[in-house]
Amino acid sequence: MIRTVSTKPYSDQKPGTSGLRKKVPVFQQEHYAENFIQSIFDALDGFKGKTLVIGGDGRFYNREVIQKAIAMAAANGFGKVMVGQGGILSTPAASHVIRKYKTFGGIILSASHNPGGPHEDFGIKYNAGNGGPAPEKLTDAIFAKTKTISSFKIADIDPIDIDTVATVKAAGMTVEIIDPVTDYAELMESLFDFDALRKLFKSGFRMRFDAMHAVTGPYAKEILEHRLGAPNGTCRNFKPLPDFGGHHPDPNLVHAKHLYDEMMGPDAPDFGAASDGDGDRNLIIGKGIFVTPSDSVAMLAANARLAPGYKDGLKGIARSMPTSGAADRVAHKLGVGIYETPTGWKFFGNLLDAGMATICGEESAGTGSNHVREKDGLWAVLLWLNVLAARGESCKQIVTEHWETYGRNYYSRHDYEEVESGRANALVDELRAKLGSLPGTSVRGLKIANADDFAYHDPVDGSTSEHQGIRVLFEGGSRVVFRLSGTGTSGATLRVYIERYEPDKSRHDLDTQEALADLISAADDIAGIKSHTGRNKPSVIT
Ligand code: G16
Repeated sequence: MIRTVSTKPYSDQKPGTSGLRKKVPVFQQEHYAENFIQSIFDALDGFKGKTLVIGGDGRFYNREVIQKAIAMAAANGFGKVMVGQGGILSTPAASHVIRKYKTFGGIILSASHNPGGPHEDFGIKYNAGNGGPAPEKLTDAIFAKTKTISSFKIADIDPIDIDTVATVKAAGMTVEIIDPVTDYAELMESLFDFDALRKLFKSGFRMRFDAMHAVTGPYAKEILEHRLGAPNGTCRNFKPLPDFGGHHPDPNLVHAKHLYDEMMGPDAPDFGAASDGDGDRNLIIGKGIFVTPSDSVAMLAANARLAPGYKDGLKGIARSMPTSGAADRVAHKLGVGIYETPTGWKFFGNLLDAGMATICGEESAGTGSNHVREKDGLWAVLLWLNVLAARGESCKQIVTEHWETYGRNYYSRHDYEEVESGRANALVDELRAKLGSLPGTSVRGLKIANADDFAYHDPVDGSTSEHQGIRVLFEGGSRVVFRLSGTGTSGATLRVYIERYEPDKSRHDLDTQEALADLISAADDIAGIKSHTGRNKPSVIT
């Protein structure tokens, strides 16, 4: 039986950088998840009888919302849902399933790298038929629906057994529970030289992959240990847990410090990597060297031809605006287009669909290609492995040679988390107000060449996205960028991105924070970070 249930709108369901993310107790309010899911459906057209993919990163509350989404899809007229077994689908795997089976779209339940558990974070996002995150036009339409919703539709069905791969019927709709790993593993096998990787591991190459008790565990086990023959134990923390073992599944130098320490230690393996809550981010650490995400996208782009899936070269490279300019230098050398988009993977979708870009990347530990429409943590790890195998060099050699060829972009991001929203907004407003007066002035001996509020003009659909981050550009190419995160769930997170280009090889061994010290001080002078936030140091440095 289909029921129409009366409901009242919530005022706080505006999707952020990547879907709606809130604390679990917020999602557990009466009809909160139902309202958002119905608003997604209400903002879409033409899905009657079509297929919807449903999966998530396995965090606390995942299983409950999967059942709601199935029952609501049936009531709203979908013909079929494909659900990852156990409610599991990594974000890139969901993107692939949507594309491979040409489904109408998908609902992904994830708050990505944010912590999980009864008092932590949950999230819902919609991905369209191209496999990519809903574009702004659609997220705006969903938000508009959440403000006026008065009822939702749900089918009265018994809970579906989502733990068994099977196909069943529910309220006239087909429910197919699929193995979440197989399709994705096959896709990886089609892109990379698995024979060369098997030989690499056979030769004694040692790797550590930390799945952080999040969704990539089963994918990494299958691909690295089972298909590629990496020794048992290569994958750590590979069992997905609803609270990620009480940790923060964010693969950065703070939350994966244990991996960093191991990779810098005397008996370090050859290569270390980690992925996040929903499997779209990656952390790359070679023996004795950390590779910044901005460098990683540049280095992968420069070497992509070594992998079978990219042997014909790249059509173009895209990076988010705050990501360092390292990839730009590679694009120029390759003679391909470089595109600078706002933060948010959704902005790459049009470029990938139009065949203008092949590899995309972000400073926030996301790298990916046109194989799906999401960033892809394991893909980045496998491409690195493929490059290491093909070049027969260490990660450190590859990184230092890259800097010798292209110069080094010293880069760091300073985050001030959980700042009171009013204070964070005041900082940004003040900064915006003085943008016009900055060019020509000097701070800490650094001359400001330009300052603006980044606006993106999508070259494919002509849309414009404004206020995407404040850039202060110095003479000589250094810059600082300020923006507020769109993924946090409490207060505001101020992100300050700092970058300096260093062409001189003899200066490629500096400590990053030291190399950026004058810019870091200049950023505080310009924006009054300490006075506005009341903090004297960032909470996270990446
Ligand atoms: C999401 C988006 C990314 C973005 C990142 C950080 O990643 O998909 O495109 O770079 O958030 O965004 P912000 O700086 O607004 O917090 P994820 O891995 O959280 O889905």
